[in-house]
Amino acid sequence: MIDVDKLKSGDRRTLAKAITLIESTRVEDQKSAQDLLSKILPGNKKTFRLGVTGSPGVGKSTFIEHFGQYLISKNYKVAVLAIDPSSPTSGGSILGDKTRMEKLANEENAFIRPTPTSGALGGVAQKTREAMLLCEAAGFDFIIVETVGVGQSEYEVASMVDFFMLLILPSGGDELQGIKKGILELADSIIINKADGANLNLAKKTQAQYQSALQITSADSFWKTEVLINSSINLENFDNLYKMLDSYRMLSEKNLQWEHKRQKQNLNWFESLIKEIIFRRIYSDKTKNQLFKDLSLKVEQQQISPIEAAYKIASGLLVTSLE
Ligand SMILES: Nc1nc2c(ncn2[C@@H]2O[C@H](COP(=O)(O)OP(=O)(O)OP(=O)(O)O)[C@@H](O)[C@H]2O)c(=O)[nH]1
Ligand SMILES: [Mg+2]
Repeated sequence: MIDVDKLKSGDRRTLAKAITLIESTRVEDQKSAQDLLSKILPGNKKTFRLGVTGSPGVGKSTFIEHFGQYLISKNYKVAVLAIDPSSPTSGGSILGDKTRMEKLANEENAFIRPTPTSGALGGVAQKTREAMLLCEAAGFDFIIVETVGVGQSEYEVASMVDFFMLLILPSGGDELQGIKKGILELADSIIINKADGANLNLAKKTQAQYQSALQITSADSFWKTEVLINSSINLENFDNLYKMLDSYRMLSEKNLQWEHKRQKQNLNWFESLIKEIIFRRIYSDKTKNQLFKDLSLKVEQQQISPIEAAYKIASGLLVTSLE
């Protein structure tokens, strides 16, 4: 059992235990986890959820290690949730040199936790979403989610944070780097990282390139994707980065978008869970799964209309749920 008062008082061991509980796949644990999550609602609206993505080696963890300490010096309590798609069952053991956050990890006002990504309901980053709520309940008010720019996890992270940041490397090429276009559109900010030493000028050039490219593509909104440079070695740009996050918050609150975005994210989460629960029911039942496959084939070959096939599956599900 998790002591909710202890969790709310900010006890990090209780927080760690609570996250282990929500990550557990045992049925009893899942029930307790749902109970726990209900108890901590409605959550703290004052927190800042920052997603950080980028290719392997771009410097995400090093950035978070230093920017996290910078935030702590500004009196924030910082939680870092690192999604590592390569280690589905890490469960807290990959800390240390792999996450490159040793100093931050030793701070009293920091909490760092890698989250596993395997087969959770609601997508690879589902547990991260729940862990984030627990961190907020424990009084952490700056939540940073690190995800490597591979697969689906970055889309999922973008859908659970207030601000989504893409780190890229300085590059001399005329073309924009091979970044998935969807990600570029999701990014609230693009950071040209490792802007130090011999790379500084190149970084500024890359910044200018992206600034002009984004001028054409950015949609009308209260916020325009901001392109900044950063180095986690000389740490000179952190004030600019912080100012950017602060003004994003101010502008989105002024435009009533801060709360609206979170509400929309919650509803999308709810809807995707419903879809997934239904599909799980289909996949986990031999007969239903066979029916689904048969109907898929018939739909493909235009022997049955998709709508009729969908009703056949849906009505089958209703009958089972009443049994
Ligand atoms: N010059 C320079 N090197 C950096 C900077 N930030 C990180 N590095 C180096 O880049 C390498 C990768 O850094 P990480 O922080 O582990 O990168 P990451 O994006 O977290 O990598 P993955 O988690 O493996 O995806 C390390 O050797 C860092 O020392 C920087 O601002 N400037
Ligand atoms: Mg990393």
